[in-house]
Amino acid sequence: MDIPRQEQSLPVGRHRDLAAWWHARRASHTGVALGEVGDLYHHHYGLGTYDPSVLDGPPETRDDRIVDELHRLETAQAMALLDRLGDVTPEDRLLDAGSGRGGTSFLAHERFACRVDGVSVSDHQVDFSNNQARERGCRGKVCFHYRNMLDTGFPDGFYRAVWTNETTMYVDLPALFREFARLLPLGGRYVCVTGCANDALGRRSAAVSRIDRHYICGVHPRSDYFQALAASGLAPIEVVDLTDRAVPYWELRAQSPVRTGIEEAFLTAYGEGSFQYLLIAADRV
Ligand code: GPP
Ligand code: MG
Repeated sequence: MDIPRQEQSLPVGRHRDLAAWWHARRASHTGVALGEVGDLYHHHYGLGTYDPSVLDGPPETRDDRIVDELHRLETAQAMALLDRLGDVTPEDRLLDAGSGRGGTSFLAHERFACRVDGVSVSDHQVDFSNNQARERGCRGKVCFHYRNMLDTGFPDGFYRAVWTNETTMYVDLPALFREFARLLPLGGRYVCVTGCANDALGRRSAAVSRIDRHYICGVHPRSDYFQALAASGLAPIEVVDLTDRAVPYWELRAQSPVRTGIEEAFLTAYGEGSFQYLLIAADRV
């Protein structure tokens, strides 16, 4: 289908130094082992415990080993999201809403061998990830579009599943879930991984406000997710609090050469319970 480019209409975070760092490092360290996952670019956080030996050993390789370990945890996070997409066949079609530089989309295509579309309001990210698709030999199967996830322009019921990997804090949830409900057929699956404010504790904490300022985003309260899902006919089938599994990534990142200064806010917010890292899988009903 012919896919027109859309004008940028979402607020997006500033271009991040870390992304540039990853790019430069990956481009200039071609001899560095990238692990079994290949050359993937993530704009989300990691999950699981890290190998503490990366903090020891030869100082000249320590930074590279820490960075590779962070990257491994980020890939594990994307895998946990894909685990919840349900039964996806090669004939199905998936949507990555806020696709960044394509990391999760490529992992999805590798796992399910199906067509994957990604949408982003960063034309730089769209160009970057389409080039990646070309290099990876899957340009016809994994396609990135300069489109707004609130108004994708794709047909009704077009996707077997849709996901957002840490992108919902940039948009209005009721509008987003209305669009996803339109894109999914009955029984279609939506999977969300997100950081949210724990409104069971009342007011937003200073640490969560700091995260908002750092990323130029608006972290939503937990209850907003469930209200907006219900309002759009998206019924949760699984809700997982991943907070405990998110903490080690931040502990390692705080000691890494790619720390950005926001690590302490995440560790404080998770530690005091004011911020939670959630996975929500919901079906279109
Ligand atoms: C990546 O941040 C994550 C986001 C941009 C989403 C914001 C998520 C929240 C829960 C607030 P990063 O610091 O790892 O930077 P980069 O995008 O460069 O990897
Ligand atoms: Mg990152």
